[in-house]
Amino acid sequence: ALPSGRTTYRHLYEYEYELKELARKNPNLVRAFTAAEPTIEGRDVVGIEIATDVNNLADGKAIDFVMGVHHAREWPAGEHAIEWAYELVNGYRADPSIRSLVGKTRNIIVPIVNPDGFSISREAEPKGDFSRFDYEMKRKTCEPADSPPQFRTGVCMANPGGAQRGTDPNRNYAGFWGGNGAGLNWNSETFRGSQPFSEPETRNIRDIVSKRQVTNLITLHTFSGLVLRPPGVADVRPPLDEPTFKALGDKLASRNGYTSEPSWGLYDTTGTTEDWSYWATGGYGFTFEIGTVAFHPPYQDGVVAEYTGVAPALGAGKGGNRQAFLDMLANTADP
Ligand code: 0X9
Ligand code: ZN
Repeated sequence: ALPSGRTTYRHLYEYEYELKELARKNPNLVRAFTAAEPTIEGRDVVGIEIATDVNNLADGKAIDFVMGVHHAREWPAGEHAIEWAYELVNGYRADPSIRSLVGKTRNIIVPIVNPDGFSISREAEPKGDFSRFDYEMKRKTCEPADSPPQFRTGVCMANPGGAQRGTDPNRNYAGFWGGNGAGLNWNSETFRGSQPFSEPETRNIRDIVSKRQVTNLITLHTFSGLVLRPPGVADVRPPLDEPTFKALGDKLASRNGYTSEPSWGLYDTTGTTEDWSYWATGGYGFTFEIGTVAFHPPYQDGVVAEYTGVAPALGAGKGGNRQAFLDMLANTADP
């Protein structure tokens, strides 16, 4: 079972409500926050921070940052992030080893980086000529970006074939922005945006990573069973500390049963989260591609099994993402 006991995919309002409730019920341990900028459709991006004496922001502790749902249709990414929050809050009371790890770190969690896109996908209904599926499989943000004026009005429209209005938030960071593996046109599924950090969604993450001591981050996506590390593109130099980076990625992958590799092994991408954060700050950053079958499979498969590690597909002895996140946190904690 999951730390929260959840058995179905959350709606956007449930994420917000639950994060704020966790903070309200645990005032010294959990702080809810709203990211610097609202989205183009006016939504708040809500996160929480979990630490002993959480409001003492300048206590100098290293930060572990877990985020989900850059991509709208990748619902399990948000679920794994919020379940990790419950894991830490529950564990702080009930599990001495988790209490110890929380005591040595600060934990920032933003389950839904792209709430405009997520709410379109999660609440998908047929509209006009477009089927429910066109909306449910939305990937990008709702930014009008360089789209023609007729696409800037009304709801965040999807259209057939998946060529949707919006910017790909995982091509809009400054890391190698403008290189291979990112679309140049507004209707590309990997549209990079008009310039690095042209979108509020990526500026919000830049703000957190730049202002705080983020030592390790995991950005959650679906699907392919991967633990990816920089670089995202083949024609750049790998991190100077690639051996250490690889060792950590391999360790996380030994827990969730995924494949550990540099991101460019999947395909070239530029402007991704950790290709910016690593070269901007030196903090470690990984992309987890959760699951093996679909962007949002049935909850039991995409969330419960992948989080707890009991899925037959993961194989005996695998701890699932719960254990991978705990290993990441142990890596963040002072000895
Ligand atoms: O293309 C992406 O943004 C990611 N795959 S997804 O199916 N979730 O869209 C992969 C990104 C891999 N590259 C880096 N993380 N650098
Ligand atoms: Zn993704």
